[in-house]
Amino acid sequence: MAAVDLGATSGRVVVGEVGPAGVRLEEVHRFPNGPVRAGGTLFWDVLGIHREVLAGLRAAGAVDGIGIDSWAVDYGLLDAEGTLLGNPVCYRDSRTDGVADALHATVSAAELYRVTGLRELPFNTIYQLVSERDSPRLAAAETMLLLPDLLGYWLTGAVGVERTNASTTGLLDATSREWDTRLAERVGIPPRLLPPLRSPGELVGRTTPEVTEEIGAAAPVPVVAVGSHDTASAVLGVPAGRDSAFAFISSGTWSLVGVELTEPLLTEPARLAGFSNEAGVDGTVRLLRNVMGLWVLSETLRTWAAAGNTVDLPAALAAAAAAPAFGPLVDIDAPEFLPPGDMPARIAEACTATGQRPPATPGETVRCVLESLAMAYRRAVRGLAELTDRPLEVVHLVGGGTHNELLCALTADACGLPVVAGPVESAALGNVLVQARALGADLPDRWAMRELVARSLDTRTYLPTPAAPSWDAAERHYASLDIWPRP
Ligand code: LFR
Repeated sequence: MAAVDLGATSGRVVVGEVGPAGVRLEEVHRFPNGPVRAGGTLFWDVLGIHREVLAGLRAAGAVDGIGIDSWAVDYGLLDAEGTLLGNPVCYRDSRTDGVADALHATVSAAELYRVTGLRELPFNTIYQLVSERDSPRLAAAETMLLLPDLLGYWLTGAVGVERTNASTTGLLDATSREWDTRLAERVGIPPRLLPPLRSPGELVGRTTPEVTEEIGAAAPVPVVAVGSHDTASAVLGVPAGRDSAFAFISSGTWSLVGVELTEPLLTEPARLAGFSNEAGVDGTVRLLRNVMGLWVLSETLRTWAAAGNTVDLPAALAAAAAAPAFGPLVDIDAPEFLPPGDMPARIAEACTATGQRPPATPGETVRCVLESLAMAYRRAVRGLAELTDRPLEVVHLVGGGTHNELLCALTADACGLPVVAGPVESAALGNVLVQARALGADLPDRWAMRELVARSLDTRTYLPTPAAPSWDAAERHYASLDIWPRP
């Protein structure tokens, strides 16, 4: 099977093979990705992404199935003839500034949460659509497709939206997992835009003759709906056992810190603590918090490189490991870290505003980012244990962040729990496993899939260091500096 896994900074096509001995992955194509600013708007180059997907599928050779997952919330609009109306806008664009507050005069944040389970994040699809509800583009639109669905539409001609990703729009009822068309109408989004929903495992369609030829396949290839939200696939690919009380951190551009539940938790304390309920594969729910993630680090390195001071990642991490513990800390989830830009300057400003000496060297800056992340993980993990009234025993960290040894070690110390790091490619694994089951593999439930992952891929365990400085004391200290907004 070919798994197309698209991230905000890079995309890849991975070929996965599932057999009795385990699951094997081979990356056959990788390409850089990133938003493009044009005429004041931050867009995705979605045709460029489509071209790379085709190139990757050609490189994959003969496969039994294709599945696509990507980051969430962003969408393309199609007109009545199925033509894409303009480039999809990147969720980091400023068009949603102030939209949520204005919309909450019509539907309160508390009501939205009770229905959709989504914490208010400025880029949730509902706010993006509202920001353009009076535009000619929206007037001309007949259908909205989330990015994996748009790419799947170009492969097969079939129109639909996959449920795990639909759950990030703010327009899906978290309990029934159907569109809330009344909510859409109330906020001025035409319900005609919301196409039929599909669940992971359903067939999207087969490749069109044109695509079949372009990717060099002998016959049309089935495209299978997977957990098309990358986080849904990544959490399916966590090698946890059925009885383990685990939290996960899906660590990439974002760090999604959460637990898996079987029912959404739609309470006010959950909303006020900043947790979203997102739909997972097979009816599961991820109660999670969006922590700003390694984006802040990659933007930091990009800022330095643009100024002619290229610091490569290994050097930056080595310098951070040598820097003193618990220097300045920032609220890594503060809105100023969301848009692209000069992160070192924003970090320095945040430090000054809270009476701390800003980091003076690249090593101190990177240490500040990583400790701020680890502190955010700690607060999220503790918040989850409290909300679900269940002590947690282990943290599974998956995704690109597993390569960052310092971050993994800090996370173990901060959470006071063992951190099992890996696999790095859990999203591609989750993608492949859902396809495998749809195509007939004997994988009765998610635990069977996870058991296969645990058996096939290496992980590394980080235990909390007994001699580590106290994170309890550190959290109290930073709280006294008003680093975090008061509840
Ligand atoms: C991670 C992710 C997050 C989502 C963010 C924006 O790649 O999908 O889950 O909140 O990107 O879409």
